[in-house]
Amino acid sequence: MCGIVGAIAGRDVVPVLVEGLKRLEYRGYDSSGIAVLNGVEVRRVRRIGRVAEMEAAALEKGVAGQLGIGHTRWATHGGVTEANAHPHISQGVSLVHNGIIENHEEQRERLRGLGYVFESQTDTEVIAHLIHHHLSHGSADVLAALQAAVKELTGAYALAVISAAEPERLVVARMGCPLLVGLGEGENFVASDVSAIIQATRRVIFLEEGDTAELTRDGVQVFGEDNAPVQREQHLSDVSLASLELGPYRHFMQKEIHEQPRALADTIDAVINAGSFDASLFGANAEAVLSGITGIKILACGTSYYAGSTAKYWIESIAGLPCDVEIASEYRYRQAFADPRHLVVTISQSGETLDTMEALKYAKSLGHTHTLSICNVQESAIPRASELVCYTRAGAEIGVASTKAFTTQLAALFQLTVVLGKLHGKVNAEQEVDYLEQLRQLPGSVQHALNLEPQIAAWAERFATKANALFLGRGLHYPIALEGALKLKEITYIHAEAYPAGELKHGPLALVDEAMPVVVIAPNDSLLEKVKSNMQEVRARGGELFVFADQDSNFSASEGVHVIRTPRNVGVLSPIVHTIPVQMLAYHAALARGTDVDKPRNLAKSVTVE
Ligand code: HGA
Repeated sequence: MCGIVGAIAGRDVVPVLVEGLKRLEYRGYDSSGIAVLNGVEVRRVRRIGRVAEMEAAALEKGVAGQLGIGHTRWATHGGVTEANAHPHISQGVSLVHNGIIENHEEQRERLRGLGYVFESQTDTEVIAHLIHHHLSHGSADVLAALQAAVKELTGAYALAVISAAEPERLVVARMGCPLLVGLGEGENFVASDVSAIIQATRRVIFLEEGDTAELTRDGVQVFGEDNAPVQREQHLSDVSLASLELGPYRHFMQKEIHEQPRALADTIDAVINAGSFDASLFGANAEAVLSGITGIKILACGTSYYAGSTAKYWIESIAGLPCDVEIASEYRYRQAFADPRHLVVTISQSGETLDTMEALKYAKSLGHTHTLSICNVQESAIPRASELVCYTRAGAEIGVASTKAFTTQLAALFQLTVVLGKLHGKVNAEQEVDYLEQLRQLPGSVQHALNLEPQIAAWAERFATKANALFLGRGLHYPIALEGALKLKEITYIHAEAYPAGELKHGPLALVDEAMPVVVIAPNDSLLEKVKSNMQEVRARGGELFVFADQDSNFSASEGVHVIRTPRNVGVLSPIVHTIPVQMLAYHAALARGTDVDKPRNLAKSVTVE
């Protein structure tokens, strides 16, 4: 969601802020802004649209200074207007905010009563006035005022604040939204995501819930929730600059689709090297925890939910354990039944997804003590709050529509399945060797699937003119049909639905006519004959079929039936291989429609708001 960057230095920080915002733009991109302090004057530039427009305006105005903050916005409160763009200013106090202030209406009334005039519809503006109010009513400095103000807020925030009267400090606060401090030489930084400051430093401190911090040119002091100074560990970020650059690709989504063989190889590397599925993959204590559990509850949102839905098929059939998958934003607000012997598995690319984080907290409050998270970002909030962790090794994912994070989540979930199967006596040594071999071949099969791109691009041309599409799959491939429909919706804005193929006749068949393309994922598995019957039902109503069938399915094209042959059947890992064609179909259809692939309308990466 929104991105924050801030810097205090002996040089002009505007280039640092602008470059940081460009790297954060994938998190929110409806408007952006900076506020920079030069001496005692704050200069602010805000623009709706892309960071480049704001950068041009800043250049034109000659904005420069050694202390500054910047923001890319994904609006939650108040429309996309320049007045609602951050930074917000209250008489010399400038601030950027990521998150949602839940008691903003009550605070707004109170502050109006105190004479403050509001210039925006955002929840954020109340924080600026509140800090100013404390500054003028006894707080010794902007840090003390920030610490007093956050005590009066409910909701979630990452904040970076500067005050015109205090050019020597940048103060920040975190609750419920990610924020980290970057340590330089004679300069220091703050950002919501390490990618924003990686060009300046790799040494970072991840702030914890309730922390505030003061950054000067020469040092950083972090304070805990009680405002007492605390020491937080320094980390050396391993995010590579190359992973943040486009290289020869047109879009990050395209780059990330093509990175999947490598991302998968990296994610399964430990198992392949060890030659066995060992519980220690999930942490030192994992063997004891995983042997004692009697079931699995998976909580996730969006694409991660579909990864979990695929894992349900694996876990029940291979590990012989009951598995239930639930959308995190539903689970967190219902009176759920909790069995403490069940392991709660959360899945989130960023590790910061607010709904998933809250669902995890709720599960714990219900008595679940055993928790495991599958995430792609080291040291993010969800893994930190979990008993066991498995990091996918996809590398930075910038495209808003998730691709390599999804397939690596599947690889991680498959590894979890086999580990559970071994510990629960359902996978013997021979089967383990077999699964290991299948896993070893996975990156190669994914590369084969990528080679289908020209054929898929040709199909995509036809999709680009459609208003609707149906995706069908059965069994293990039903969640992949769901993921295919989601990808198409997200980046082409074509209305797409996915159904288990057997469900067609119970309703959705009514939608099928000549104008409805129907994508079918039809590998050669035990359900193939059933899928073929379902396809006949579509053809009989004039629907045009686009079939992804593996080499062993024995499909041939005919009138109204188009077939692309996917690689040889790879058994239980087939859902991972069949994800590639549906990703490429969405990508090429988006290209043909001319949509903004990496920044689809209304969406953003790392969903850190409700
Ligand atoms: N509520 C603020 C910030 C939104 C945000 O964090 N989005 O990710 C606003 O609407 O400006």
